[in-house]
Amino acid sequence: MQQRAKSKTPVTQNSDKPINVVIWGASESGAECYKQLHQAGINVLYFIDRNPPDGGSFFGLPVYSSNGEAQDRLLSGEEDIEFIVLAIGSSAAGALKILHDLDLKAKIVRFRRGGNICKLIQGDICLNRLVNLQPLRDATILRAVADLLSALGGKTHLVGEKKLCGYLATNLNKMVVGCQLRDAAMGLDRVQDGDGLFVCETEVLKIMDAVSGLKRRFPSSKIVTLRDVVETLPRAEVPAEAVFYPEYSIYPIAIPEISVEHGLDFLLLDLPARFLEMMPNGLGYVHNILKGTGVAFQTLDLDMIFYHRYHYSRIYDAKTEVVSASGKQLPLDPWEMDKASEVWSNDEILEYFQDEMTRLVDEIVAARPKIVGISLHTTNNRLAQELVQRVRLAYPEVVVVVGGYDCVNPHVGPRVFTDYDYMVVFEAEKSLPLLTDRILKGEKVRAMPGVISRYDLPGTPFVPAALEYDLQSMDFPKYEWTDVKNYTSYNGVQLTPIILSRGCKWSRCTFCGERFEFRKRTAVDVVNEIEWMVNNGRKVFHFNDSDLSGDPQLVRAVCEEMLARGIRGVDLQGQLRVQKGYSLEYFKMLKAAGFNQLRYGVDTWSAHTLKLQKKGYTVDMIKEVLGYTKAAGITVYINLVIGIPHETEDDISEIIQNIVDNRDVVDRIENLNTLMLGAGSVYWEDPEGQGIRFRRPREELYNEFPRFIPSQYWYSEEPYIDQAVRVERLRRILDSLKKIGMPIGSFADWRVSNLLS
Ligand code: B12
Ligand code: SF4
Repeated sequence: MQQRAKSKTPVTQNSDKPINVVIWGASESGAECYKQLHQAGINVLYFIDRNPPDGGSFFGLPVYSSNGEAQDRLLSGEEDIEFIVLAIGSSAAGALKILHDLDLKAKIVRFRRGGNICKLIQGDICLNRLVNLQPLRDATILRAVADLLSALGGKTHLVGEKKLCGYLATNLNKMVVGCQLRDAAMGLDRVQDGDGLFVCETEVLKIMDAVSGLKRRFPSSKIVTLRDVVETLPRAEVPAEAVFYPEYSIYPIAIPEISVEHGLDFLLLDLPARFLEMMPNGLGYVHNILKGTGVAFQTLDLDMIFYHRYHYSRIYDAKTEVVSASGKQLPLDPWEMDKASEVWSNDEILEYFQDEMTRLVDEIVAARPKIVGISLHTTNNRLAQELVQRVRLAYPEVVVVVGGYDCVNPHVGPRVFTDYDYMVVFEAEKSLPLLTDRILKGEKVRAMPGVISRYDLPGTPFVPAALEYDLQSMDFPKYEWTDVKNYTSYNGVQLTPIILSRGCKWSRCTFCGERFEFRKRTAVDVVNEIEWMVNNGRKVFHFNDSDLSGDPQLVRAVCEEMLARGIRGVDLQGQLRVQKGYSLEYFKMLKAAGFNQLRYGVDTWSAHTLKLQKKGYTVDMIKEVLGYTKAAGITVYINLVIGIPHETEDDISEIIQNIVDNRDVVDRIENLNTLMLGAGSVYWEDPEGQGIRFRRPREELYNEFPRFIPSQYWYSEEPYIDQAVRVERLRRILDSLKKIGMPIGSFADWRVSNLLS
């Protein structure tokens, strides 16, 4: 058998033009990358780094600072740069954002230590394009397939796409030596464990699924794919049209399979779409609750699996656009928060994920877990409905338990999702263990605190479950169902959720739906979690607390504990309330531990509206607390809510004046919105008492719109404020922000442009 030698990396692409490369990172990875390029005779022009070394050069080449200098150089167009290599050990998100904004012609590739930069700049081969090109039929490629198959020996079955299997079977028969070739495209019945298997698929997901399915079924078989063949081809023999430069991404990674274990008591699921780079913290706690019960359970996060399958295929099948079967074009990232609710309720878009959904339904039906639990969070409502419907059709005995954000409020949950057997309302710690136990004993559970049951008799009042107060005895989530690295966006962004406390100590702001009872963890427990995460590669943390200032001394204790343990180089973020007792020294401590950015729910900034919103602080306190924060070197973001009942035009003038006067202590308006009449707020609970009037009967509106009442159906009196007035006030504020060059956050920007249009 003649095994083809692996190709030697060419130093130029298909022409004699030298390749010009810029390396971002004058550090250890930058040095390794430089040495490889230098050895291959590739031209490195200069380095870019956040902190250029003293003397401004690295390996005798200039290092430009990424704070402006490098941008000017890149934009000057002086050199014909073909590649910018990101050789940065940590997250490349900041560099990518800068490069993306510059909109350069150069291709961006990511180098990791131990990698082969020459291979990266050769580009990748798109199998789809390759098989659609005439040259596949050339003897070279057929010969390469034949060589690989001959190496397998014995019997080798071609498995996969029918046409390709047939074509290869016909053309390869005489070339393959030492093995019997079988076209098994029609089925796997004739395959025996140990036979060779050749996967004739060209799309990345099909290859990945075929290999994992075959491995499971034929564990002793040697499996090769068309991708393995391509790896053996000398680059000069690959047609240029099949070469592409994938955008920078974390792929390939081991994407978990859509696979359900048999013999389960409880299958816990999440479905798209969540904010992927942040782990599903609540799901992590429910996983721990189930662990504590001792039942046989599996947690399967389909949100994460669908996400990586989508982006892996988008990038590595070299798709210029992703289109569903009915021709609907999907956004580049359907998970983006500002699009998610629209995207994930659009049937034409959901059609694109039908293969995944069918696999999931088939797996559940075959495995027959006694209980299927789903975490509901608005954007997955439509897929959850579809899943339950399809599973029930084939497996009617299934018991469906739901919980999560949509079920936080007993009036909202049953109205937004109806196809459940049991709905766990609010936190699950105290109710889920008992509920699971009773279901598994075969009971039809009724009138249980914390649970709404389809067996409840009409008129049964909802009684909340007892709250969990002992938060420190609860294990923190380790997301054991997967590698935590999988909670990284396709382009490498990570954000780790931590909860220091549940509920809000203040719990009085009139517009707020998060007024839950305050409970807290211990500093040691929280830092154990942060430390565990840091040891698992996570660096950026977001405190998901409704209000991180419920116990300021606890936050300080967390910072002290982090510093005492030597946890450095992390980035901490969170949202605080303005209150008494803060000092410059307090914020210096927060800064030292890693708080580089804090968001304040300032929400309004006039004496009158602060009272109306029951914020509990004064105009001057805002100035003082934001001033301390800023002076400690922390970036300050604030939120604003416009158009609350009884707000006046004078209030808006005062809010504007206060923002202008305090421009130096505010870096960005992070959230900016007109008042939304949402479930759980004082305005929702006592609308008439707050001066709110409805344009249709209140009960009818509350039934039809359980989460938020659309703005056209309500207004407030004294003075008259409807949505047109709110938007006009928003416009006034925006004009003033523009004049003083105050930026607004991207989510706020999206909300505002929707409101203005
Ligand atoms: C942090 C947070 C976020 C983060 C989520 C980060 C993350 N990956 O976890 C971000 C900013 C992304 C977010 C987004 C949204 N959020 Co939010 N969020 C919160 C907040 C402040 C804390 C949530 C939290 O972490 N709680 C602690 C954990 C442990 O609890 P949990 O996740 O709820 O999980 C518990 C239970 O829900 C239950 N549970 C969860 N899953 C399951 C599954 C089963 C089977 C069972 C039985 C039980 C169960 O058990 C868990 C443990 O007790 C809450 C307010 C609050 N204080 O609760 C609002 C809140 C939950 N969010 C809310 C909303 C509306 C949203 C959005 C829909 C907003 C929007 N329009 O875009 C999106 C939804 C996006 C999505 N699809 O995920 C509302 C829900 C209101 C409602 N429906 O009645 C809340 C209550 C705030 C509010 N009043 O406005 N949110
Ligand atoms: S707005 Fe913040 S401080 Fe006010 S009640 Fe809600 S969570 Fe608490």
